[in-house]
Amino acid sequence: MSGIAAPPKTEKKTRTERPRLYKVILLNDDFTPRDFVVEVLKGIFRMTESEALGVMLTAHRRGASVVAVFTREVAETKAQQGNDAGQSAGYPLTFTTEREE
Ligand code: TYC
Repeated sequence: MSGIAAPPKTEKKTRTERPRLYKVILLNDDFTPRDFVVEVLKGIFRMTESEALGVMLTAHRRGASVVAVFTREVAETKAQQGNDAGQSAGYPLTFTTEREE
């Protein structure tokens, strides 16, 4: 034992926080054809026919449906792509994003 105290440890613990997640939500409307909604869901969200059909029908019956959950950038990009697809075809198809609790 030297009798000399060791210096205080100054290392910082690196704590990587998980990124916040955002839901992409599909809103129902009275004009966009069901088939078009299904094709957009398959194309942008890589869903199977039956997954897309399920999400479309939930939005149709209940007014809105959660499509999927992503980091903010990805959620906003995909929602925008969905809105653009609707607009290009002349439909009011609407996706929104909402932060998860
Ligand atoms: N309600 C539309 C119709 O009857 C179909 C539809 C479903 C539109 C879901 C949007 O998010 C939607 N043609």
